[in-house]
Amino acid sequence: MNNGPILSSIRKAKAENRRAHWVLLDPDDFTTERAVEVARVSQESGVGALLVGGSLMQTNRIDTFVKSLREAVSIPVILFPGDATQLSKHASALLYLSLISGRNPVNLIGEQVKAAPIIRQYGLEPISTGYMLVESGAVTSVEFMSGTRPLPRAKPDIAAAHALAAMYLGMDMIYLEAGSGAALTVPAEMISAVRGCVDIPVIVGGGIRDEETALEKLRAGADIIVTGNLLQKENGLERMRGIAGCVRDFRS
Ligand code: 1GP
Repeated sequence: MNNGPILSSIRKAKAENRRAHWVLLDPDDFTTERAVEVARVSQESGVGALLVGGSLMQTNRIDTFVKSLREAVSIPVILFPGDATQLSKHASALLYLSLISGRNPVNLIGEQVKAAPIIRQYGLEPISTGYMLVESGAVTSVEFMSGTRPLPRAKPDIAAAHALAAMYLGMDMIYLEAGSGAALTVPAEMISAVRGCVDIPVIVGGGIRDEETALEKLRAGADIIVTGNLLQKENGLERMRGIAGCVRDFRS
Protein backbone atom coordinates (compact mmCIF):
# COMPACT_ATOMS: atom_id res chain seq x y z
CA MET A 1 0.00 0.00 0.00
CA ASN A 2 1.27 3.46 -0.91
CA ASN A 3 1.55 5.77 2.09
CA GLY A 4 3.91 8.18 0.35
CA PRO A 5 3.78 11.92 0.99
CA ILE A 6 2.18 13.01 -2.28
CA LEU A 7 -0.70 10.51 -2.21
CA SER A 8 -1.17 11.26 1.50
CA SER A 9 -1.57 14.96 0.74
CA ILE A 10 -4.05 14.18 -2.07
CA ARG A 11 -6.07 11.98 0.31
CA LYS A 12 -5.98 14.68 3.00
CA ALA A 13 -7.30 17.29 0.54
CA LYS A 14 -10.07 14.91 -0.45
CA ALA A 15 -11.01 14.23 3.17
CA GLU A 16 -11.24 18.00 3.70
CA ASN A 17 -13.24 18.41 0.48
CA ARG A 18 -10.61 20.65 -1.12
CA ARG A 19 -10.47 20.33 -4.91
CA ALA A 20 -7.35 20.90 -7.00
CA HIS A 21 -6.24 22.13 -10.39
CA TRP A 22 -3.14 20.51 -11.86
CA VAL A 23 -1.31 21.84 -14.91
CA LEU A 24 0.19 19.51 -17.52
CA LEU A 25 3.49 20.58 -19.10
CA ASP A 26 4.41 18.42 -22.09
CA PRO A 27 8.15 18.88 -22.89
CA ASP A 28 7.22 18.64 -26.59
CA ASP A 29 5.23 21.88 -26.26
CA PHE A 30 7.52 24.04 -24.10
CA THR A 31 11.09 25.17 -23.91
CA THR A 32 12.43 24.59 -20.41
CA GLU A 33 12.58 28.37 -19.85
CA ARG A 34 8.92 28.85 -20.80
CA ALA A 35 7.88 25.86 -18.69
CA VAL A 36 9.63 27.37 -15.66
CA GLU A 37 7.79 30.67 -16.24
CA VAL A 38 4.43 28.86 -16.51
CA ALA A 39 5.26 26.79 -13.43
CA ARG A 40 5.90 29.93 -11.36
CA VAL A 41 2.64 31.56 -12.50
CA SER A 42 0.81 28.29 -11.80
CA GLN A 43 2.12 28.12 -8.27
CA GLU A 44 1.24 31.79 -7.61
CA SER A 45 -2.28 31.12 -8.91
CA GLY A 46 -2.92 28.24 -6.51
CA VAL A 47 -2.33 25.30 -8.86
CA GLY A 48 -1.76 22.21 -6.70
CA ALA A 49 0.76 20.28 -8.80
CA LEU A 50 2.44 20.09 -12.19
CA LEU A 51 2.25 17.01 -14.39
CA VAL A 52 5.06 16.27 -16.85
CA GLY A 53 4.67 13.84 -19.74
CA GLY A 54 3.06 13.22 -23.09
CA SER A 55 1.82 10.57 -25.49
CA LEU A 56 4.68 10.93 -27.95
CA MET A 57 7.70 12.71 -26.40
CA GLN A 58 9.86 13.84 -29.26
CA THR A 59 12.57 15.22 -26.99
CA ASN A 60 14.94 13.42 -24.64
CA ARG A 61 15.29 16.21 -22.07
CA ILE A 62 12.68 15.10 -19.51
CA ASP A 63 15.32 14.88 -16.79
CA THR A 64 16.59 18.46 -17.12
CA PHE A 65 13.01 19.67 -17.69
CA VAL A 66 11.79 18.12 -14.40
CA LYS A 67 14.92 19.22 -12.51
CA SER A 68 14.42 22.84 -13.63
CA LEU A 69 10.78 22.79 -12.53
CA ARG A 70 11.67 21.30 -9.12
CA GLU A 71 14.23 24.04 -8.59
CA ALA A 72 11.76 26.77 -9.59
CA VAL A 73 8.66 25.83 -7.56
CA SER A 74 7.71 24.09 -4.33
CA ILE A 75 4.48 22.47 -5.54
CA PRO A 76 4.87 18.78 -6.51
CA VAL A 77 6.15 17.93 -9.99
CA ILE A 78 4.52 14.61 -10.86
CA LEU A 79 5.44 12.43 -13.81
CA PHE A 80 2.59 11.54 -16.17
CA PRO A 81 4.48 9.14 -18.42
CA GLY A 82 3.32 8.01 -21.83
CA ASP A 83 5.72 5.06 -21.51
CA ALA A 84 8.59 3.67 -19.43
CA THR A 85 11.15 6.00 -21.01
CA GLN A 86 9.55 9.09 -19.45
CA LEU A 87 11.07 8.82 -15.98
CA SER A 88 13.20 11.21 -13.96
CA LYS A 89 14.75 10.87 -10.51
CA HIS A 90 14.07 14.56 -9.93
CA ALA A 91 10.25 14.19 -9.83
CA SER A 92 8.22 14.37 -6.62
CA ALA A 93 6.18 11.26 -7.58
CA LEU A 94 4.70 9.59 -10.62
CA LEU A 95 1.26 8.54 -11.75
CA TYR A 96 1.80 4.81 -12.22
CA LEU A 97 -0.77 4.59 -14.98
CA SER A 98 -2.48 1.48 -16.25
CA LEU A 99 -4.72 2.13 -19.28
CA ILE A 100 -7.62 0.07 -17.93
CA SER A 101 -10.17 1.28 -20.50
CA GLY A 102 -8.13 -0.52 -23.18
CA ARG A 103 -7.25 -4.13 -23.76
CA ASN A 104 -3.68 -3.61 -24.90
CA PRO A 105 -1.38 -5.55 -22.52
CA VAL A 106 1.51 -3.20 -23.30
CA ASN A 107 -0.33 -0.30 -21.64
CA LEU A 108 -2.01 -2.43 -18.99
CA ILE A 109 1.15 -4.05 -17.58
CA GLY A 110 4.04 -4.13 -20.09
CA GLU A 111 5.37 -0.59 -19.66
CA GLN A 112 4.79 -0.84 -15.90
CA VAL A 113 7.09 -3.88 -15.68
CA LYS A 114 9.80 -2.03 -17.63
CA ALA A 115 9.46 1.02 -15.40
CA ALA A 116 9.29 -0.74 -12.00
CA PRO A 117 13.03 -1.38 -11.41
CA ILE A 118 13.87 2.18 -12.45
CA ILE A 119 11.20 3.61 -10.13
CA ARG A 120 12.74 1.62 -7.30
CA GLN A 121 16.26 2.72 -8.17
CA TYR A 122 15.18 6.39 -8.31
CA GLY A 123 13.20 6.12 -5.06
CA LEU A 124 10.13 7.64 -6.76
CA GLU A 125 6.66 7.47 -5.19
CA PRO A 126 4.45 5.52 -7.62
CA ILE A 127 0.75 6.43 -7.35
CA SER A 128 -1.22 3.57 -8.88
CA THR A 129 -3.78 5.15 -11.21
CA GLY A 130 -6.52 3.55 -13.26
CA TYR A 131 -6.32 5.54 -16.48
CA MET A 132 -9.52 5.59 -18.51
CA LEU A 133 -9.69 7.06 -21.97
CA VAL A 134 -13.12 8.47 -22.87
CA GLU A 135 -14.44 9.02 -26.40
CA SER A 136 -14.18 12.75 -27.11
CA GLY A 137 -15.28 13.43 -30.67
CA ALA A 138 -12.08 12.73 -32.64
CA VAL A 139 -9.11 10.38 -32.42
CA THR A 140 -6.72 11.72 -29.78
CA SER A 141 -2.95 11.15 -29.53
CA VAL A 142 -3.31 8.76 -26.59
CA GLU A 143 -5.96 6.74 -28.42
CA PHE A 144 -3.80 6.45 -31.51
CA MET A 145 -0.52 5.82 -29.71
CA SER A 146 -1.98 3.19 -27.36
CA GLY A 147 -3.92 1.42 -30.10
CA THR A 148 -6.96 1.18 -27.79
CA ARG A 149 -10.59 2.14 -28.09
CA PRO A 150 -11.90 4.77 -25.68
CA LEU A 151 -14.93 4.17 -23.46
CA PRO A 152 -18.19 5.18 -25.17
CA ARG A 153 -19.13 8.61 -23.81
CA ALA A 154 -22.84 7.81 -23.51
CA LYS A 155 -22.18 4.76 -21.29
CA PRO A 156 -21.45 6.00 -17.76
CA ASP A 157 -22.24 2.57 -16.31
CA ILE A 158 -19.34 1.02 -18.27
CA ALA A 159 -16.99 3.71 -16.92
CA ALA A 160 -18.28 3.12 -13.39
CA ALA A 161 -17.64 -0.63 -13.67
CA HIS A 162 -14.05 0.04 -14.80
CA ALA A 163 -13.49 2.43 -11.89
CA LEU A 164 -14.88 -0.07 -9.42
CA ALA A 165 -12.60 -2.77 -10.83
CA ALA A 166 -9.60 -0.43 -10.46
CA MET A 167 -10.48 0.24 -6.82
CA TYR A 168 -10.98 -3.48 -6.12
CA LEU A 169 -7.58 -4.14 -7.71
CA GLY A 170 -6.10 -1.74 -5.16
CA MET A 171 -5.43 1.27 -7.38
CA ASP A 172 -5.06 4.59 -5.56
CA MET A 173 -6.73 6.96 -8.03
CA ILE A 174 -8.86 7.13 -11.19
CA TYR A 175 -8.01 9.40 -14.14
CA LEU A 176 -10.87 10.07 -16.57
CA GLU A 177 -9.14 11.30 -19.72
CA ALA A 178 -10.75 12.81 -22.81
CA GLY A 179 -7.26 13.30 -24.34
CA SER A 180 -5.17 16.42 -24.67
CA GLY A 181 -6.86 19.01 -26.86
CA ALA A 182 -10.10 16.98 -26.91
CA ALA A 183 -13.08 18.44 -28.75
CA LEU A 184 -15.47 17.12 -26.09
CA THR A 185 -14.71 16.82 -22.37
CA VAL A 186 -15.55 13.88 -20.09
CA PRO A 187 -19.36 14.03 -19.59
CA ALA A 188 -20.60 15.13 -16.15
CA GLU A 189 -22.90 12.08 -16.02
CA MET A 190 -19.89 9.78 -16.37
CA ILE A 191 -17.95 11.60 -13.62
CA SER A 192 -21.00 11.36 -11.32
CA ALA A 193 -21.41 7.65 -12.05
CA VAL A 194 -17.74 7.00 -11.23
CA ARG A 195 -17.89 9.23 -8.14
CA GLY A 196 -20.94 7.33 -6.97
CA CYS A 197 -19.16 3.99 -6.81
CA VAL A 198 -15.57 4.73 -5.72
CA ASP A 199 -14.16 6.66 -2.78
CA ILE A 200 -10.63 7.06 -4.16
CA PRO A 201 -9.64 10.42 -5.74
CA VAL A 202 -10.93 11.05 -9.27
CA ILE A 203 -8.92 13.16 -11.73
CA VAL A 204 -10.59 14.56 -14.86
CA GLY A 205 -8.77 16.05 -17.84
CA GLY A 206 -8.84 16.68 -21.56
CA GLY A 207 -10.36 19.67 -23.35
CA ILE A 208 -11.04 21.81 -20.26
CA ARG A 209 -10.46 25.39 -21.42
CA ASP A 210 -12.74 27.62 -19.35
CA GLU A 211 -13.96 28.16 -15.81
CA GLU A 212 -17.52 26.98 -16.42
CA THR A 213 -16.34 23.64 -17.80
CA ALA A 214 -13.94 23.22 -14.87
CA LEU A 215 -16.77 23.94 -12.40
CA GLU A 216 -19.05 21.46 -14.15
CA LYS A 217 -16.45 18.70 -13.59
CA LEU A 218 -16.03 19.66 -9.92
CA ARG A 219 -19.79 19.72 -9.34
CA ALA A 220 -20.04 16.26 -10.91
CA GLY A 221 -17.51 14.96 -8.37
CA ALA A 222 -13.99 15.42 -9.77
CA ASP A 223 -11.40 15.89 -7.03
CA ILE A 224 -8.74 17.17 -9.41
CA ILE A 225 -9.02 18.73 -12.85
CA VAL A 226 -6.10 18.91 -15.27
CA THR A 227 -5.48 21.50 -17.98
CA GLY A 228 -2.63 21.50 -20.48
CA ASN A 229 -3.40 22.43 -24.05
CA LEU A 230 -5.11 25.66 -22.94
CA LEU A 231 -1.65 27.17 -22.41
CA GLN A 232 -1.04 27.00 -26.17
CA LYS A 233 -4.13 29.14 -26.85
CA GLU A 234 -4.47 32.91 -26.94
CA ASN A 235 -4.38 34.35 -23.39
CA GLY A 236 -3.66 30.80 -22.20
CA LEU A 237 -1.82 31.86 -19.06
CA GLU A 238 -4.62 34.24 -18.04
CA ARG A 239 -7.26 31.61 -18.66
CA MET A 240 -5.29 29.07 -16.66
CA ARG A 241 -5.12 31.56 -13.77
CA GLY A 242 -8.89 32.05 -13.95
CA ILE A 243 -9.52 28.31 -13.72
CA ALA A 244 -7.03 27.96 -10.85
CA GLY A 245 -8.88 30.71 -8.95
CA CYS A 246 -12.31 29.17 -9.38
CA VAL A 247 -11.06 25.69 -8.40
CA ARG A 248 -9.39 27.16 -5.29
CA ASP A 249 -12.61 28.94 -4.26
CA PHE A 250 -14.91 26.00 -5.12
CA ARG A 251 -17.17 24.78 -2.31
CA SER A 252 -19.60 21.93 -2.91
C1 1GP B 1 -4.27 15.48 -21.06
O1 1GP B 1 -5.90 15.60 -19.37
C2 1GP B 1 -4.80 16.26 -19.91
O2 1GP B 1 -3.68 14.33 -20.64
C3 1GP B 1 -5.04 17.69 -20.26
O3 1GP B 1 -5.79 17.84 -21.44
O4 1GP B 1 -4.35 19.35 -22.78
O5 1GP B 1 -6.79 19.15 -23.30
O6 1GP B 1 -6.04 20.34 -21.26
P1 1GP B 1 -5.74 19.24 -22.24
